[in-house]
Amino acid sequence: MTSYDTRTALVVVDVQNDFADPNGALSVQGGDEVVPVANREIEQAAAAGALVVYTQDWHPPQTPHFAKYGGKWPVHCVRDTWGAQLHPDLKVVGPRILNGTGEEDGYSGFTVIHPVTGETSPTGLEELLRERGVGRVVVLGLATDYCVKETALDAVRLGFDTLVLREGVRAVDVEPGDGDRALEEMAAPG
Ligand code: VGL
Ligand code: ZN
Repeated sequence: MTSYDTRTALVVVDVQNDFADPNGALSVQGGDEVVPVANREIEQAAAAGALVVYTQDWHPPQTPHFAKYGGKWPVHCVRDTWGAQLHPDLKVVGPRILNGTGEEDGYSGFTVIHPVTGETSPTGLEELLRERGVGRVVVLGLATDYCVKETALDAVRLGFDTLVLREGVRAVDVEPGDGDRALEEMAAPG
């Protein structure tokens, strides 16, 4: 069982229809299985007075993140559409951080990267955690090999004591084994 306290934040990464629903545009195998795990953790966190934060991939209709505009992915999580909404069964008890709202790319909940200039800018997540005196983060959600990985690695870089809940993540696995490799990469720095 995970322990929570007022210095801990639970970061629920991109549990959105396009990733979590089997009919989503970038559906992750077993993505909907993270919802009950997330809800159990959200209840425990909230009961302990821990902050619960939700990230959402939130793209404009045209972005270099999508294959048809030069990127890697099918169109997904277009702002204000069904695919971008949090899964309807997910309990929402805290603030949201929107990610990739402009031209930017990047998978971390903490920062976005401009695909042309390479410039990074903060999403507001770090500021929110610092304001609340958070020193430890628990991460779960989608997808293991992209947003969960980059969010967790950034959390470690920023000095947060970081725990990724294996039971609460699932991978895109563009190449078989990507999710497992991502878990190993996250284990390396702690
Ligand atoms: C994600 C691929 C593209 C993620 C976001 O949330 O892991 N993956 N955009
Ligand atoms: Zn995306």
